[in-house]
Amino acid sequence: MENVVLITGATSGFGEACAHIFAENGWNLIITGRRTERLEKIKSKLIELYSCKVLTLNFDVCIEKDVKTAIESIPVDFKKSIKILINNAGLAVGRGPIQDGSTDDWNRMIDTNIKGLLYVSHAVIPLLIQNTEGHIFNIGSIAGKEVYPGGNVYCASKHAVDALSKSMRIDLVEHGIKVTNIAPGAAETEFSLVRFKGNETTAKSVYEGFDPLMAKDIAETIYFVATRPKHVTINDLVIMPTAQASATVLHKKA
Ligand code: NDP
Ligand code: 8X3
Repeated sequence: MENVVLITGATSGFGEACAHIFAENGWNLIITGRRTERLEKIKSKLIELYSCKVLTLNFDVCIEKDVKTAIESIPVDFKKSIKILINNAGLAVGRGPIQDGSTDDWNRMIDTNIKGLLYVSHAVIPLLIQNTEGHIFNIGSIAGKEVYPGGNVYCASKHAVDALSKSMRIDLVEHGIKVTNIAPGAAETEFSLVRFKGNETTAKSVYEGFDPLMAKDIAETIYFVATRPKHVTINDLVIMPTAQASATVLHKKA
């Protein structure tokens, strides 16, 4: 089998858009997420559109033994061809002052954004090393570069992703494995719906008055970075909506 990209959190947003752009360009896919029905629907669509090979893995990145079992279950022909890992699964839960925060929300963000990314990386990196080439994309955030009011634990989790990207790059350089940290600003996906626990009005209001990034913008950027020559690595990339100057400065039309 030819090139395989493994994308976590491919049931919506950036992950789903990445699946499309890689498949469109001849890649085969391993796509993961917790929502089985969505995964299977996306798989059928990808095969119909691009005639690619697609393996779905249904697991929660927070559960270490499930991550290990899922990655071990990958058939050898897929395993031998994994060239890219996109550590994308992640979320924010809640937004508000730290003194009013919910420890359950904090645990979900830390378990998913930091520990989940580590569990997946721990299981997949040996395969990349074995395949003697590889590229890991860690989806960080502008929240991993700056902090903003009410962002506290989400920002901390994405600062951890930023640090892990730097560390992985050092640890993996001798294996020729590239590590790219992608740090987007406001992008309209299901992110805010999850953050505001299903409140559609609040979620929608986040993106009103300006043109946010769309999932496709991130997928196209990742694909560009992934297709640089072997001797070129883009280590770290901040990508913002034009209306957003920083984590806290967003120019909204009245
Ligand atoms: P979405 O909510 O649209 O997608 C998140 C994806 O992560 C889903 O496929 C979801 O799948 C998966 N996921 C979440 N938790 C888990 C879990 N415990 N186990 C397995 N999969 C999980 O949001 P985005 O596409 O916007 O987010 C993708 C990444 O980008 C996240 O890491 C987010 O923090 C980051 N980001 C987002 C920005 C934005 O403004 N949208 C900006 C900067 C960074 P399922 O629910 O099926 O498990
Ligand atoms: C998501 C973007 O600005 O809500 O990482 O933190 S932001």
